[in-house]
Amino acid sequence: MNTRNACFTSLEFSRVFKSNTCAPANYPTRMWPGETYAGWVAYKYDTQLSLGGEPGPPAPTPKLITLNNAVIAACDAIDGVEDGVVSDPTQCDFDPATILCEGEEADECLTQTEVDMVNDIYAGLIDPTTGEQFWPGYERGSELEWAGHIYPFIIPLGYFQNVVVDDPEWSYETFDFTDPTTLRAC
Ligand SMILES: [Ca+2]
Repeated sequence: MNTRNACFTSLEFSRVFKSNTCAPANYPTRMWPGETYAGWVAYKYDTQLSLGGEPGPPAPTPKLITLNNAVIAACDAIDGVEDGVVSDPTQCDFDPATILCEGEEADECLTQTEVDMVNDIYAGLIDPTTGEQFWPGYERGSELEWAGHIYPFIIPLGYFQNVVVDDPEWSYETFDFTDPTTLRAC
């Protein structure tokens, strides 16, 4: 029985199953590389500390808060209600270069490297051979959730170590998402 059927069955027979925890069906061969991509991008640009903070329980860093505030300021009203929520991120084309540091680096602005990293996160994982969107990027307005994705997440890490490369010591630091051969292995 797949996860979807298990969820429906447990709900239908809720008198028998007193407690239900259901995970949605997903597309692991795309989703896990897509999830790993954010951490790899941050590693590649050496922005894990400035944007993600120290590894551990995720909390938005000052720069992610700055970025999110700028996105909200630019796109909140597009949905017709100024409530601090960007209801349809696809309508938001906020450019992170608008908060590029003009003088010294500070929490209230992004360096050019951080701007480049943010643009890659928004763009998502692209197949270097076909140009296909391999997995979507994180939407504008989601920045406060990024800290937990800028370092390896245990499930996609295990996917790569045990399914893709069969190497328990594998690290995305040795991986290259722009290499067509290695992306094909996913
Ligand atoms: Ca709004």
